Amino acid sequence: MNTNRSQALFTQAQQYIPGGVNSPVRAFKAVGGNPLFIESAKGAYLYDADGNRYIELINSWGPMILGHAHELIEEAVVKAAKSSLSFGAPTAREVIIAELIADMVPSIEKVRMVNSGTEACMSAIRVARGYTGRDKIIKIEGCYHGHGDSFLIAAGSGAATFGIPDSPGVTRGTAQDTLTVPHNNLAAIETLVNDNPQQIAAIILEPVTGNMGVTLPKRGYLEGLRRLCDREGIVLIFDEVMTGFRLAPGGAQEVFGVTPDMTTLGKIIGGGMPVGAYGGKAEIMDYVSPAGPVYQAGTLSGNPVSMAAGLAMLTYLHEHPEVYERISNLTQDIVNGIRGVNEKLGLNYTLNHIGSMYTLFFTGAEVYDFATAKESDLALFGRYFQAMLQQGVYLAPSQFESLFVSAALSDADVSHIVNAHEVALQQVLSQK
Ligand code: KE4
Repeated sequence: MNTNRSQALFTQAQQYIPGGVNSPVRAFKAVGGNPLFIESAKGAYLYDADGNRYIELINSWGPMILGHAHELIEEAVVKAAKSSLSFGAPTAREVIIAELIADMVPSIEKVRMVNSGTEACMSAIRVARGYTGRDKIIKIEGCYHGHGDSFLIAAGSGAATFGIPDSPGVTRGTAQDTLTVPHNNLAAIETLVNDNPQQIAAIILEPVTGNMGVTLPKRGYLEGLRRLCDREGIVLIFDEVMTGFRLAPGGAQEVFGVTPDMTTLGKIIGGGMPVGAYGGKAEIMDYVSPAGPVYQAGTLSGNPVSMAAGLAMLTYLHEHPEVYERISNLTQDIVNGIRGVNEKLGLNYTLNHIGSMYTLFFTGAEVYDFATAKESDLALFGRYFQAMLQQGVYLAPSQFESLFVSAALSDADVSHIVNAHEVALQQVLSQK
């Protein structure tokens, strides 16, 4: 497969952009080789700078749930752009999308638009701290909430459960207010809360994780968090930047029937444009400036073009709930096919999936938290990723990510993915 143009672009990009990319995971560091530079996309397919076509299973890390260049979204963006790209003033469209989000997402009575999932999560934490008057937050190891300082925290060593900076530039002062616990471990969180009485402002987690790969909440876990937060006056925040509007119109909170106090959103909400949002109970959201004392702002928040894309996307999903059945069925067909190949080859790799999200882990262990996810053979995953690219299938370039299935996939694409999986596995296992 000729990727000369991508190679040349990557060499040039590294002169002017740190690592040659505008977001680290795109650099293929976890899988080896150089990143492909994408020229265009349509439906279920990506086309790189050398004209190679790939069946797409990242979908821009979630947003492109209907597939790329969907005519409804494109038309909305083009139409809005003709009336200027930004006013920095309120518009009717923001009111309409806010009402629609409040209608779709069980926990949301009021919502504030921002420009990324990171901004949404940073803001939600600040509001929770302002609302409770408390400083500490509990973060789950392996969950990712964007690059806000409070979240770039590694698990404390041993008994020390306060966090330590997970990136240069994050101060110890910041880290000491982020406590970390393993995922799916209610007892560990109960202990942490009891050890820090009246000090925890919020618990934030991905209810279904994507950022350690897909893991599902253990039976009773989300319900236990809900009861704990009710008892202790802690703000329960579901980070649904990935799962929001993906697993159901109302996200994971609709699927699992557990309603958080606040929800953060991103990705699908913008239809591919840079949009994030945070919302929740009116009692909490009324703490946000200018209604309340907690400051948060943004020049391009709610800008008319992003709102046009987001409104077109959410309206379509709201009016066509059959999309969710379609993408779940497509995903089930892929999962069944992959499992069938693995069984035929005598492999017991763990595959976690829900709705249109799945991760194939290169370990036989049950994967339910970050420690078990890290038991995967990362070198083998890297070789598998490259082999799938050669077969024309574009996966997430990291073991610790979810794949996302779009409604644009055809049954023929599903067959191609499963066949490619068999060829790629046989290829990489013969290299061992
Ligand atoms: P953004 O700031 O990237 O829009 O959103 C941050 C974020 C927050 N919460 C969750 C659950 C997320 O998955 C994300 C971003 N996800 C990554 C994929 N693991 C985006 C890809 C990237 O970082 O380039």
